[in-house]
Amino acid sequence: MLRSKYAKSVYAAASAGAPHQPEFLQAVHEVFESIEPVLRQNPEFQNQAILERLIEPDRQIIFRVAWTDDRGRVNVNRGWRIEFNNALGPYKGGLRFHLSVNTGIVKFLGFEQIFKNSLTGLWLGGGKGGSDFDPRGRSDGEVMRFCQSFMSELYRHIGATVDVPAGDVGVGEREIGYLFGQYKRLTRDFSGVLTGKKPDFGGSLARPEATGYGLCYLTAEVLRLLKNDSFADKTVAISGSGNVAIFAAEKAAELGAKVLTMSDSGGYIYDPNGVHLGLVKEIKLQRRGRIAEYVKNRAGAKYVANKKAWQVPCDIALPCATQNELVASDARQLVKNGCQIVAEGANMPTAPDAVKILRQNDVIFAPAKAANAGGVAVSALEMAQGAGHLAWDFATVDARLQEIMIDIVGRCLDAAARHDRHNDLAAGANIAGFERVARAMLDQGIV
Ligand code: NDP
Ligand code: 2IT
Repeated sequence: MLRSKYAKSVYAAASAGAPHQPEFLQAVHEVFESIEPVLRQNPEFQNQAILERLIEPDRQIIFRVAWTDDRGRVNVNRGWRIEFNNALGPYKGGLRFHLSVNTGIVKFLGFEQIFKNSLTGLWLGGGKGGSDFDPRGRSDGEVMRFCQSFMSELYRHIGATVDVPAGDVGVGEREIGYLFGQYKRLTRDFSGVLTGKKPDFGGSLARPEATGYGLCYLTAEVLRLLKNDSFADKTVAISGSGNVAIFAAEKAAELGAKVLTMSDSGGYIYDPNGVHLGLVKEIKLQRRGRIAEYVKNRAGAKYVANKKAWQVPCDIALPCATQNELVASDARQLVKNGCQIVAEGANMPTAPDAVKILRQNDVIFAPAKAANAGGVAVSALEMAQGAGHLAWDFATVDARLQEIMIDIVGRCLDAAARHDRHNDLAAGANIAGFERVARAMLDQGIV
């Protein structure tokens, strides 16, 4: 519940203005709840209308994407790029290609990105984009033609110092390659205008691994500081089987844990012997198949259709699929099964009432803005390498990623402690992320 009059009135105006954007309103409410003590201590934020300015994107670009499929039929999708806030650097954030994409989803993701990017301590503003294009079942040629059409509009809005998109759900190295090819064809500009490129043409090593690895580095640091514990011999439940989930599973196993589950929108696999990542990578990365195929090649594993992985007892839960995938009943189940920590690899995967249940039962909760910031952080390292025409080795990028994730934990705990929310990582992430961007906005005047 919001108590501050200022936050309440801005939230009420946002609700009135965006009644059909529940995910966006959820993200705004969650940030506003945490920053109330900061607003009370800093009346200039209200005087300078910082909240009103923060929730209104700098600009929202919505466009038609027409493309021809393999049967010669013309398809039309909608494309978005929402440039939310550039107080801390060029707009930065991924592109999501998924049937469910709409203005409210892109706005929630863009809004979250402002604070996540702020928390990294790097020069990164916040933005997000995507399309309601469904890549499932589409050939490489169809995906390429879609990406080319998408970029034929997007190119005029982006630039290496202006707005730098990257991947998200449905957008990986393949799509970034096609998008970059078309950008270059239209502009003749070989620059760091997109991140997540292959290392051969300006990408960074460790960018594919960054979000999942970063999630585990952050989780390990939180376990160390708050529980004097580690991943060693822990059981881990992971949802999703995409980019974030796969590399979270890889790092968790490397740190000594046993990963029991992975999933997709059809159901989850449970492997009591620990998920065999080579097999998952072959199915998901090489064949673009479904996670159900895992059990055909793995004795002892089972596939449970139409159910979520949170039923399986685990010490550590890493939701890495999508928003609001972990709801109150899942949280109750995790508590009952003795789960110690939920760390968010996906963006806003834990519904607000589920977060409340975890908190009431002393389950540590590491919020997405902090926990999955490793992806965008390595994107910033890709931008730095691009600007310097340099290529760093894997170990250098990985070590920098680990430092950044450890710094983020420090920033969150410090901000939480300063506002009497000791060890509350969600409050700390919102406060620390907000303070940096709000101060920059004050310093840059009313724009
Ligand atoms: P991928 O496209 O690689 O994988 C997405 C995974 O999540 C798939 O297993 C997919 O299953 C599942 N999923 C997606 N949407 C839904 C849905 N509506 N319902 C159920 N399952 C779903 O995406 P990423 O791994 O890159 O992204 C996963 C999450 O991590 C997202 O929330 C994203 O915003 C976030 N994230 C990604 C970063 C990155 O660098 N890629 C950085 C930070 C956060 P299916 O195939 O059945 O749809
Ligand atoms: O949600 C996210 O942080 C991402 N999808 C990555 C964004 C980026 O610019 O690397």
